[in-house]
Amino acid sequence: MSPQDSAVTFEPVDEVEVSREHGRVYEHGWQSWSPTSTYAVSCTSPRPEQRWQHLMRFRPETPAPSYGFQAEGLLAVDPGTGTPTRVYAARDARQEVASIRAELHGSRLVVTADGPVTVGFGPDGIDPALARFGDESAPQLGAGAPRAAPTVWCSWYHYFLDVTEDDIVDNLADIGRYRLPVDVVQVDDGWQAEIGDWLTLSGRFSSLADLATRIRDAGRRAGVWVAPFTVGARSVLARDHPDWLAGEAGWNWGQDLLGLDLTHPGARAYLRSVFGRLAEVGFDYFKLDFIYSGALAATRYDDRNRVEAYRSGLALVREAVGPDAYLLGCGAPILPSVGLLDAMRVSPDTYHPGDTEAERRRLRGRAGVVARAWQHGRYWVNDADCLVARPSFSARREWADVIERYGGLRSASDRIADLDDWGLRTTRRLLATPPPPTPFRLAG
Ligand code: 9PG
Repeated sequence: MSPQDSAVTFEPVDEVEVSREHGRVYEHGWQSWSPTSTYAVSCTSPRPEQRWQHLMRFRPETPAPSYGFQAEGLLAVDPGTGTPTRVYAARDARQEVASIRAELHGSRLVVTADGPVTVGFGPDGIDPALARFGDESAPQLGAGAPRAAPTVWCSWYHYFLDVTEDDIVDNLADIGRYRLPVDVVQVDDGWQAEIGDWLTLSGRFSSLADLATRIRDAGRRAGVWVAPFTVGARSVLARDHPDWLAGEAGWNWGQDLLGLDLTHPGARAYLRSVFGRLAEVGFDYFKLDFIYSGALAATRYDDRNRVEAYRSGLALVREAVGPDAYLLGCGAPILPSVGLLDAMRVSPDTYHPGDTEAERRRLRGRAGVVARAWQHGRYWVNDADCLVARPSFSARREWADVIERYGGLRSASDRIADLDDWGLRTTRRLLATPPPPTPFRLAG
């Protein structure tokens, strides 16, 4: 662990007189899937119950205290007393992202941080203050004008890990048959042999090059899911190159996950060849998933800290795929990614395959989509995650409403043949009307 990464001393930043009744705290989570919301000042924000959840849904290596709030790089306070909203933010998220805590003592909210932060005042209310913060921080963090996102069909929320090459081809045909306005046909998780072994196919695919060609011959762009900074313990990569690994990244796919050391020349050369190959066979849309694993606090080959290492990995991917390819981040540290991605998942998944009916109805994605709406059109295009519009998804109407209002990147993820009239109509309408890559007007 480098010295920067092990800093765990929280220094005083501010003390704010708040109304215990009306005061509000906005806590920004680390990565796409991290809880992000505005809470009453007397609350305690959500905490992980298990270690893997801490690693995969919060910020690894930064346990929060049992009471109050811990934001990663951005916290805002509306005191509820008529005094201006205050925004505390990492001074330069390209270098270091401080954890920022807030704890209520009587009617004083005590704000502390473990790294450099700036404090901004007003305008009144959390949303206007975040919009202004977005306007100011976007150029400072190197965000260019966001590029409009293509519309996407994605295999995940119907086929999950069992997707086959034939499934993609069938849906490609149905997208054509129904003249759906889909720009990109994106193969999600399931095409690769193992997490980390991106140059070998799973048994359900025979040729990515042929598949990309078919997609392109049908007049669409070819997209692909990769978790380039995450390595499964079962992979050939983990077995052959233990020296390329850096840190524990959680548990999924029935195995332990590890981070890739993005400063290691061997790992870098490997990533270059993976993305070079995918681009060469015709993919130009990449869903870069589970990329929090590139920013773990760990000992690395060289002394770049975790944020610098992460950013160098994203820059490498961009170099390998070229300037025209569209890059969507997912499971991605939010603030450290500004300027390096075209679109960003700002929320957890529409649903997980194991979710109960009640969990599906709760719409796990909604809170983050709303709380990060200010990032759209400033940092990138916000991805609220895929529309699922088939009749068997009971929350489909509510979810479509969320996407219609907050979804910047418009993607759909049903087996097209499963759609009823409402599903087809809604899919067509949402794909035909993506908002411009400029900030949402969210009044009201
Ligand atoms: C593919 C999926 C889809 C999906 C992504 C991501 O915490 N978790 O265990 C966890 C597992 C999967 C997951 C998110 C979190 O989903 O968001 O759209 O691409 O990977 O595996």
